[in-house]
Amino acid sequence: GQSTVLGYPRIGANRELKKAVEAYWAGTIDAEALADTAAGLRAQVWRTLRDARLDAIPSNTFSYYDQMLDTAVAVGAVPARFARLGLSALDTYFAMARGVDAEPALELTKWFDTNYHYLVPEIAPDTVFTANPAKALDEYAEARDLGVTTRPVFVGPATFLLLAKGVDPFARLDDLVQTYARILAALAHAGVGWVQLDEPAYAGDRSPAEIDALRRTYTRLGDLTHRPRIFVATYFGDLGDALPALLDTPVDAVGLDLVAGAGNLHRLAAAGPLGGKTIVAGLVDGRNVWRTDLRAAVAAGATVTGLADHVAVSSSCSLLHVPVDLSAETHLDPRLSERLAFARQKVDEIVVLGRALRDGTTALPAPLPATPAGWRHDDVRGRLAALRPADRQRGDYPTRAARQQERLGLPELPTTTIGSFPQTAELRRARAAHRAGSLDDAGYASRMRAEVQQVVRLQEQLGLDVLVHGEPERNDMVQYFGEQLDGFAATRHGWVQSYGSRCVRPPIIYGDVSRKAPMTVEWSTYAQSLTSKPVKGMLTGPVTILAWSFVRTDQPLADTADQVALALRDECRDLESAGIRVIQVDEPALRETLPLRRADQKTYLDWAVAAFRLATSGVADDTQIHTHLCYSEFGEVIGAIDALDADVTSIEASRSKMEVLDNLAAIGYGRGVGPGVWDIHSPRVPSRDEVIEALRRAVAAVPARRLWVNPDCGLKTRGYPEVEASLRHLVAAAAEVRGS
Ligand code: THG
Ligand code: ZN
Repeated sequence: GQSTVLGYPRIGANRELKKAVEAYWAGTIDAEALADTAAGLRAQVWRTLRDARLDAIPSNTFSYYDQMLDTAVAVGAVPARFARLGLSALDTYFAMARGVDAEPALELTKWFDTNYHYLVPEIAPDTVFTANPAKALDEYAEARDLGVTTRPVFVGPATFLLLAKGVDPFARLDDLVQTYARILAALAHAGVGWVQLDEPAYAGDRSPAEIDALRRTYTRLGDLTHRPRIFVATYFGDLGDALPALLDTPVDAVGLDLVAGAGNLHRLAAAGPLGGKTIVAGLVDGRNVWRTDLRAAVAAGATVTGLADHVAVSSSCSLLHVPVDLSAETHLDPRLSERLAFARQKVDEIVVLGRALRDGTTALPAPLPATPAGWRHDDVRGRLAALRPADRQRGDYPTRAARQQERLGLPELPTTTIGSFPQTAELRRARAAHRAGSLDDAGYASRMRAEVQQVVRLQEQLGLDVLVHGEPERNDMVQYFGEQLDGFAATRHGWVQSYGSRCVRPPIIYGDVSRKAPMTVEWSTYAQSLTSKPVKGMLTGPVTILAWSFVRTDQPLADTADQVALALRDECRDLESAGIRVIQVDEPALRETLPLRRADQKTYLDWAVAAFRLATSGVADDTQIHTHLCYSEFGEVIGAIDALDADVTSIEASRSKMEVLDNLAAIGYGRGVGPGVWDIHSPRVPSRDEVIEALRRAVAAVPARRLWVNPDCGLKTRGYPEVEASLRHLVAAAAEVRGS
């Protein structure tokens, strides 16, 4: 077998790309310096892959921002509103990614069920597709000059349009395929031997018509006489009926995710003759950080070899979703690091697997020693085993609501915020200095307390009803908890691109989860000591903690979620005992981890809801539980949101003009709701009248006694002047609507 990867991290081992791109945006380096850094990063990746002796190496996986955006540019899908700005190609590209004063950016959304975000192409009925293969050709030539033959990668035409927005973009497929044909011709002309077209959209539920369109697309492209060999890569799950359809076309290779899509192997076995196609077996997990069980992978690979004449080994998806290099993590417990593989290590695994499948003789590394006994916590396991349905059930809502109102004494239309306040440069510096050791614990704590004090004072001045401490001590809402929980490991350099220049450092859950000590109580109670208004405790929910961590694969996710939930349950109780009357448990990732296939969704939602309820149902009736979700298109999760049984749910709503309230009403949601009345993604400060208008729309849909007034989340990313002005308008608007 040959060996390859579907893609490799492009941010650099030390986030060099982030730094260069942000410096370019800030105007401190020019386009040429940015291009130099980018070329250096690409060269590094190609050399790394070549030196690892990978047989087939991808190119065009580099991106200044996002591969969907790159593909949009490659097919000429630059919306007129950006084209007419008259900027350079690079600045037009960044305008689409980030917006400019006059034009908001393309919409940013989740890449399937990952924590990566792509830019949504806007396809208008009059979009004229044109072939712009320059970037791919330049990268191909750049690699060739380094002595590396590469395979340019693009998002495939079907997935591109299925993820685009506009008036029925998918109807433009045949048209778009013409443009891909031109791109393929240009590649062939430049001597490109193989091209990779990614079609992950077919790992989700697709209609027969959409599957037919896939067949038609690759029959057309396969039938071209002037083209490179075509490798259609799929990933993130089972292809179902799309697999036989794809195998029916004259493409040269088909990639299957055999980690997330175990069913692909059965489908492959059931398919007819493969007509000389290469099957690219995605045997090494591109989404998690555990070392591959090479013996099991060889066995699966051997099954594929029995079905296809040509087999290659690859990552299950692009390695974009894992950190770059484990060798940078010198501080990790060696018993943990010997179990891990980041992108660089996964390449080695793939090479070993390719050899093992080819000659059958390669000695595989010794299997891992047994899991350290200390990673198992029998007390946690005992608690889980003893759980009963009553442990996930609060008292009835009307009683809770009455007790809470008695204790909180809130006005109608109470005002609050979602949690974080602006993180000033000074604050970030203090956190960095503390991490580096130049600011001691006492100095750090007093700096953070001063910040909390300021934030509380500001909220009192503004007249908000339920206050927050502002979360100055938190870097990231998951990392912060990961650093404090047992069973979690934090990396120092394990950055993964989340969107554009933004990266996250997901913690690794390696053992049973337990809470060493209270995690947030000190901050919340300090804030509460400064005011007689209720201060909200702020926690991240179990589902979101799992979604934004690397999870263990040796037990069901539901069990890990319950372990995290128990730790949060204890935290809720401690907050409550310390006098905190309102606790918000955020679940912004509830929706993104929804399985791609409808058939798998119920099981997921059942355990996700159960874990949230386990975390939040240990408190008394008169403690008010809030949750926050970062979106408003609930779709298939709306029932689950109701089932969370939170007393108050805050959601994004301003962009959907409060329509989401009608959706909630339609399913009979009858508890508190806080639709965001300030669209935080817009740089504008909303006027008092605008907020009044939004509130009047909300009051029309939800009785005022159940309605809360809050902005969307994300104050953290704005500056104090706009936050103050917006909150002032929000409080004034609530007062006005209350009185009318
Ligand atoms: N935390 C985690 N995952 C997330 C979010 C989060 N996924 C979805 C969404 N929120 C993604 N959004 C962001 C927003 C900002 C940043 C990253 C993801 C960000 N990162 C800093 C950077 O790249 O400079 C690094 C932060 C740090 O120092 O830890 O700004 O909130 N896990
Ligand atoms: Zn949010």
